[in-house]
Amino acid sequence: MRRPPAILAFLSLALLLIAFSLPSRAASPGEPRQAAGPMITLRASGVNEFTSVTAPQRTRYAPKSATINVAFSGDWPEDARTAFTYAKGIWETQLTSSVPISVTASWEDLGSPTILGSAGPRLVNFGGSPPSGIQANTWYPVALVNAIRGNDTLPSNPDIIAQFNSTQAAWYFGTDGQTPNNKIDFASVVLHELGHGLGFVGSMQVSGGQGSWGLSGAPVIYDQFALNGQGIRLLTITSPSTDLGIELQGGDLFFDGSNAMAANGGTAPRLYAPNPFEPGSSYAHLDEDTFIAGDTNSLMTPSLGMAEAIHDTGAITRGIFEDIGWTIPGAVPTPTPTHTPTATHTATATRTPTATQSPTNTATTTATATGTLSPTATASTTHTPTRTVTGTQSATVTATATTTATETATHTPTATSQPTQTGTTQRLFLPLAIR
Ligand SMILES: [Ca+2]
Repeated sequence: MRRPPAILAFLSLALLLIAFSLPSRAASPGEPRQAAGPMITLRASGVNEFTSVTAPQRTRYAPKSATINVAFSGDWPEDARTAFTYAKGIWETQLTSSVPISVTASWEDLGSPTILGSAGPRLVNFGGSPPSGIQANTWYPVALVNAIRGNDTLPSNPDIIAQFNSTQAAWYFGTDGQTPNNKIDFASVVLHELGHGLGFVGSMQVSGGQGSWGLSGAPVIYDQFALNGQGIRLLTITSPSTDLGIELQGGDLFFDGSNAMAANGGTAPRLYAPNPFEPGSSYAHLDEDTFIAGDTNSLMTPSLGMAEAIHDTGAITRGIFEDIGWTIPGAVPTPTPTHTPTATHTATATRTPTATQSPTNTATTTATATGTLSPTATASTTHTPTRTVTGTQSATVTATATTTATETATHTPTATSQPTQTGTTQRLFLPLAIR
C-alpha cells in the first residue's frame, strides 16, 4: 500500500529529530562518560572581618597561563561582570592549560541571601583505558582533563557551571580588596566558586548517618587524597557505611597530597568536616577554623565574612590542584616574581644615556679652546702635544693647530732662505696671531 507523500515527509522529519535528540553521551568506545559534578556553595558568615588578602604578586606581572571564557546568563550588573573578569584573571595565572576553560555564570536568586554562590565542574571518566596522565575509573573535572590532554574533551559543554546570588543586597563589586563595613566582596566569591569548578570538589557525602563516595561506583580524583587523623584513606572504608559517615563528620579529615602538605609546613591541610554534615559544603572546603579570615589560605573555606577580601588562591589550594593533576606555573611560590617590580630599577639605568650628554659637553669646551687657545698654542710648539693627551676630542683641536703650523712653513722660503729665519718668522707671526 502506498503512503501519501505528506505522511512520508512527516516520518522522515520525525526520524531526523530522533537522531539529533539522541543523548550525545551514548559515546563510542574511548570517549569518556560524563556527569554533572556536585555544586558547592559559599556561605555568608555575617561577621565583619576587616581583612584583605591581596592577589598573588605574579598575578600582576606574570603572563596568563590559561584562558577562562565566560558566558554570562541573567541580568548581570556591569560592576559584577567587571569583578568577575578580575577574579577569573587571577585564576588565569595560577593554572596551566592550552585549552580555554569555559564557564557559564548565572546571576540568579539562590533562595537564601546567605548563599553567596555555588559552582561545580562537568566531570568525565574514561573508565578502564584512560589517556596518559589520567587515572583509570576516576572522575575528573573536564577542565583538568583538557589541560592534561591538550584538547577539548567536551567542546559543546561548559566546563564549569557557576551561580551567583542576585538577591544579596550587600555586594561590593570593587576589585581593590577594600571591602567596606557590612559589604561582601564579590570578587572573592567568584575566585572561590571558580576554585570548585576547577577541581576543589569530591564525591563524598552523608545521608541518614551513612557516608558514601563515588558516582556510578567511581571516585572523583579529589577523593583519592581524603585521609582521617589516623592515616586511613577514606576510599578504603566501605561505602555506604556508618563508619564512613562518622569520618565525614568527625572534624578530623585531611587532604593527603604531597604538594598540599609541602604548602602546609609538611602536614596535610585540614578539611572542613563538621557535625552534622553540610551538603554542598562539608568535605569540599578547607577547615574554616584552621584557615581563618585574613589567612592567605582561606579562599577555599566554607564561609566569607563582610569586610573580608581574599584574592589569593593560596599555596595550599595550588598544592591541592597540583596533587590532582594540574600544572601550576611556578608551583613553588617563588619570591622572584615579587622582585619583578625591582626590575623598574633597570629604568634608572636609562639615566646612562644622560651620561652620554657629558661627552658632548666636553666637545663644546674644546671648541672654545680652538678659538682663543690656539694663538698661545702656536707660541710654543711643545704645548700642542700635551693637549692631545687630555682628551680624544681635543685631538681635533690639534689637527687645526698643525695646519696653521704648515702655513708658516710655506711662508718662510719667501722671507729668507736661511734656516735660522724660522725663528724670526715665528716672532713675526706671534703678534699677528695674538690679534
Ligand atoms: Ca572563611
